Amino acid sequence: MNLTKAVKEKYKKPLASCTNEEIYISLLEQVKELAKEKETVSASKTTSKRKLYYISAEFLIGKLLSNNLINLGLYDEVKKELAAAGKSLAEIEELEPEPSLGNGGLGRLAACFVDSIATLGLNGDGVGLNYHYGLFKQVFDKKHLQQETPNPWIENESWLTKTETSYQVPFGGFTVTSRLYDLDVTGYDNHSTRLRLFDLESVDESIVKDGIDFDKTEIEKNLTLFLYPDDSDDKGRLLRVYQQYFMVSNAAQLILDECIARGSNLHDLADYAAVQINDTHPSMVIPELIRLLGQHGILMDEAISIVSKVCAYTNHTILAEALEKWPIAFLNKAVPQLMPIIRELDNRIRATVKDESTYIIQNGLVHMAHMDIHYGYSVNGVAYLHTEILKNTELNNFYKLYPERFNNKTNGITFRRWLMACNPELSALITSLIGEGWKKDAMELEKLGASISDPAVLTKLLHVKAEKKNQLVSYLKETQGLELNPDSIFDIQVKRLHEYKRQQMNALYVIHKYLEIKAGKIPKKPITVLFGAKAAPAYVIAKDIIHLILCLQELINNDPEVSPHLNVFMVENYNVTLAEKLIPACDISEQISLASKEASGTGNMKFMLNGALTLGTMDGANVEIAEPVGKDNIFTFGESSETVIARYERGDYKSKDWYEKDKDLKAAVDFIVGKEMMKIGQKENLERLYAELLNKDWFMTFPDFEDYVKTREEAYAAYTNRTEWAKKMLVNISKAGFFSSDRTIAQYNEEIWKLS
Ligand code: 26Y
Repeated sequence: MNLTKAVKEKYKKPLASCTNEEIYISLLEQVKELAKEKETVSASKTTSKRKLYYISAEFLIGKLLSNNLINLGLYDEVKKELAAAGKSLAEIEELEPEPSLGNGGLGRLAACFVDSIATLGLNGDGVGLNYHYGLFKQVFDKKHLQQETPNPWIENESWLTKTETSYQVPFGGFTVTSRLYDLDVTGYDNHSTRLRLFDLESVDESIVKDGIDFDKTEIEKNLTLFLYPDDSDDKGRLLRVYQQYFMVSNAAQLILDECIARGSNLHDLADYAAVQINDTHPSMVIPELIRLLGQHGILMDEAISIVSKVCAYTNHTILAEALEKWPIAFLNKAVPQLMPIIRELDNRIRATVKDESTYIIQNGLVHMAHMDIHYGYSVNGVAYLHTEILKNTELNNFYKLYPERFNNKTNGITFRRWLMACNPELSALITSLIGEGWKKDAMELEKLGASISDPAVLTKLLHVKAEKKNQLVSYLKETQGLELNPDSIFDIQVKRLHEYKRQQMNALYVIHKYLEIKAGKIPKKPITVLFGAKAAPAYVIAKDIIHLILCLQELINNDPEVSPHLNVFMVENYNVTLAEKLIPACDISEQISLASKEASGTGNMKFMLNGALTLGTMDGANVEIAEPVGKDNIFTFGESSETVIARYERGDYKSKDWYEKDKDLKAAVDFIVGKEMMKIGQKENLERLYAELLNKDWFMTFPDFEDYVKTREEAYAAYTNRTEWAKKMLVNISKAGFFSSDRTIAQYNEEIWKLS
């Protein structure tokens, strides 16, 4: 690419005289063109007849400029060209809005997967929705409460390309017209693929009122405005059904069109298409494909058999509230054309399967996951432990019916974004030690093990970490006005706010530490505890936990006795962009979910790859991190998933018993409603949270508290031996190769999609 020439043609002036905005637009255009070229090359190279459609309600792609430049091999060259003209690529990157097309793990995973599909040159696209505002932008107000504001991200010039493709999507009583937008996804050094995002032909952004409030009943205008609007009421829930059907009807029409164009007679659809259903949000694609095949003259028996060879389902959670069950009345209203098909699917199960718990329709509710499992050919969990729990408890009744359908695909992350792009310093150090091979074969990181006793390497590793911490300090100072101490331990928990992830337990530790310091027990090394998390707008207790953390931030950072030793910050509006700054700067990665509840986690992998040590429970993929790094290189604590599951089964957990037994715990819990906090915070929020912990504590923070405190102290003590700590960092990086999404996607392809 020749940027100087491009801006000369476009703006008739030299690069040095262009504004950052002008350069950004030029870069966008140039990169889009190059990605298009790659895509044409990829398409002609692709040999597989079968094509994958990864359907997902979320693709949390993050900013694309740097990532695309890296994948196209242009990053260094462009950076130099800009620097020569006195321009900073980092400043230009800041101008790019972050598309917020996802909530958290599931959406980010889908984005990593599309990157790996492109990199491995697989014949596959991502299919989803083009939400105009995506997830809300989080703002903290003066009262230390989360507020939500809209986050418009689509500008006149964007990565989206409007296509010629448009479909009619029929709903009960009306039909809407869709429009497909494509977004090119460059793979590393090789191929490229597309994210296909459907939108309403005409969305009305003007109906967004106060904050993120809007009229949820004007479906024809609002369908693609927001990512899963508030589902605390029926109107919001119904709108989600409309959104989901809009997504899968478009996807199904696209799939059939493309397959026919490539030579399918539809009877052989399974030779042409594989559909991965990313959690239950796209599950209606099963009845919709059957319906459309019917319109092409294929009878029910055969249509069902075809679709059952095309669709595969991924489960991302065992939390009951996320396993979608739609009232029949909702489906009858929104998508009446699907209900007879869903009934037929259910009747066939009723005729052949005895176990009533597996039926699709029960008590007036349609169980989406049940439909996926009966009528898909594969069911996978996202980490070893998670899949075992699905097989042995949550979905045991289905496992007994179809043991051959169940399989595990441990999640992964793309090392292009989560190491090369966000941590070029560490990438360069790695390359200087083991060459470039790891960029395409992540398992080569194992070679770093040879440097474990090399003091020069360990020193360099610590230098890189210090540099990334300094960069984070400047960034948070400039963008959020936070004052971090770069010479402290960075202990970080960033992820969606949910009680099972137990940010509240981390906050209780902070209180405990505060009380210790107040009592004169000074930590050997200053500690900075960082949080980042959005709470779902209607999730009351989650918002109370944010309130607690923000109050602690106010109290502790302004206490001259304590703040030299302990600081607490909650970054505002945690998103992919912030993750890319926080993760490389982290020393201790908090992965403290209640064992059995976090299906996998993927943040844990990103932190490990960037040389942070995990402080975590034996949950999700933590189990698979602990195994290869060994017990000396991870800090694990807490009850096992078996103990937790058994306690839930007995139903005899009483948080108050634990509270009475442990005086440190009691002091920390009482502090929530003590006079210091009441001065800063809102009585209502703090009292509600206190009561919740004392009377319920559904995610069992109290039984793990003592071990958590003890283990966290061990981690802080270990940190003071810098050489030993650097060795632990190196082991973590060297064992991270398994968690590359290239490995995950290769396994999906070999065991589920079988594209070639
Ligand atoms: C529709 C609604 C209720 C809903 C919206 C979003 C339900 C679930 C979700 C998102 C779930 C999610 O992000 N799950 C996470 O998926 C990651 C990728 O597999 C896992 O690593 C993580 O443990 C899991 O919580």
